[in-house]
Amino acid sequence: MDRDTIIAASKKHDIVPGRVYKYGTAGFRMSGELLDGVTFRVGLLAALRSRKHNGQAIGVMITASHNPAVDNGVKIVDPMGDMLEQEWEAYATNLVNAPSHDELVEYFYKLAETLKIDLAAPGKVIAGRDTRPSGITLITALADSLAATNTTFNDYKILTTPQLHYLTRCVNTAGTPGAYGEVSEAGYYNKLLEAFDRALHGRKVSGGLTVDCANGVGGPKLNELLKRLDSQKTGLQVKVVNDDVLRPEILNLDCGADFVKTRQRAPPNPKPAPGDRWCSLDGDADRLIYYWVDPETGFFMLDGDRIATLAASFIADLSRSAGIDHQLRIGVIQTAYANGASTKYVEQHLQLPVVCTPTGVKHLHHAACSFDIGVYFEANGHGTVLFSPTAIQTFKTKAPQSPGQKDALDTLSALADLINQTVGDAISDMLMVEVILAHKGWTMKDWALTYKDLPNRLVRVEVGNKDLFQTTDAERKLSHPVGCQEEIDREVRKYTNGRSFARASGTENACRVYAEAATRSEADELAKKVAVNVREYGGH
Ligand code: 16G
Ligand code: MG
Repeated sequence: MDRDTIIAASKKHDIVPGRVYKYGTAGFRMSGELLDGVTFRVGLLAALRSRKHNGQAIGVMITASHNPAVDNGVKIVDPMGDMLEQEWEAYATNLVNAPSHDELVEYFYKLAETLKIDLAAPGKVIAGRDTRPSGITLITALADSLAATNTTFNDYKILTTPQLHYLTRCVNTAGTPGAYGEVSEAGYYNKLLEAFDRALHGRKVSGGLTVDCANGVGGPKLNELLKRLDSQKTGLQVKVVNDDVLRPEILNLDCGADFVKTRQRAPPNPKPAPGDRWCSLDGDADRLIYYWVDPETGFFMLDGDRIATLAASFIADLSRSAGIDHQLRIGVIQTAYANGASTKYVEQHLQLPVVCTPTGVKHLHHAACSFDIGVYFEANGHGTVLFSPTAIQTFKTKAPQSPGQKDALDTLSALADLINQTVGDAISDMLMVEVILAHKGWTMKDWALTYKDLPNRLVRVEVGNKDLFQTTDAERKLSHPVGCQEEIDREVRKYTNGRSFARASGTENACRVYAEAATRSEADELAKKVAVNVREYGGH
């Protein structure tokens, strides 16, 4: 590689000048038309990152998840399948904002020098994209920057985000004792289904399940999985809906996990029949929300908080049955958006510790790593369960004292294979939920009855300058603007079980206000009052 080659390639993929780009919680995300140069430059960073990690493969995912179809995004996956290390987010931002091709290459070489990266060493990048049409041209931009930097490039084409995370880890662990799985899409399905079968341990799923795939990449991928599923043996009868990826404009339109969670209702089309079990994935299949429409009481949603509490209660029970509950620390990681009732359920009923982190998967993931078994979910349905090497070792080596103990240890072992260890994965999480319900012999209603959600309201508030809003205490309190938090506290004190907080969105130019209270009308009223307060402090 040399400067001239990189400059010549860069000239074919310019950034749109006059804009400021930022590597945020979900990488770079905006209108697909603006991302050609951004993606080229992300390729340069991936080329550096791979060499920094002795040539291990770095993943690049092209997706804008639940955003409208015209948007797209690009983010980097680290060698073990987790999100890009935070320090490097700043390098990504700087590279992408370099005003000229010369300055871009200047910064590229400067980064290599300060980070002691040997550019002559081999580098490797793998990529995937969702079903958005703009992804095709963005992959070309990526391929050009990898060619210009002599980086081996493997394009896996259309994938869900969690599949790309899975493949990245598989590539880098292949042939080692920690091999994560076969390096192929088929390997992903086989690993999940084998573990699903093992986790069921002869039990059967009861009741059909309709899966709304947001007209995104989850549709074709779930269909691939189902082709290989033995529905007779496992009892899992899935009906896939909203899996049309041939009309890109309907992606995430009035369907999908984000629609269901934010509108708090089922997709209008097709309409769920009363009593049927449903779940929705988002546009890149890393979020999952369950629900049903009750003939008497109407729509009922089981969101990320519910999935977390279900998983935590099951895993805690299993570890007690296996006689390893004193050896392994189990914890639940939530954000401030978790319903207060779920937090109380975990702490008081399940007797497990809860850690609250700022919004964004990387924060939750990181906190989950400090437990032997860390259950993390955002209320929006993104999450997973992380098993430490010690936990996995314990499941495999502990000598069972009874058939019950053996069953519990085998099930825990199977869960560690079934649940995606790299990132939240809607398809893997769905199979996990089905396993747990089958073991417990629970209907959706039984699951819903574990605790009662506090009524809550989330509002988006337009402000003059969202950067004025700075938080502490895992986003539960505002440190700035000075005085704003006191006003919020004053309002909250007026309500039974009242809780409210405000934070600047990481993905939009706005603030978000969350409020919960003992009744629907009180939660609405509290949210409204706090929103007015935030608007005033926000310079509107
Ligand atoms: C991003 C985050 C998601 C978070 C959301 C919050 C990742 C991969 N995604 O989509 O976890 O819930 O942002 O959005 O970290 P907000 O900052 O606009 O409220
Ligand atoms: Mg997503």
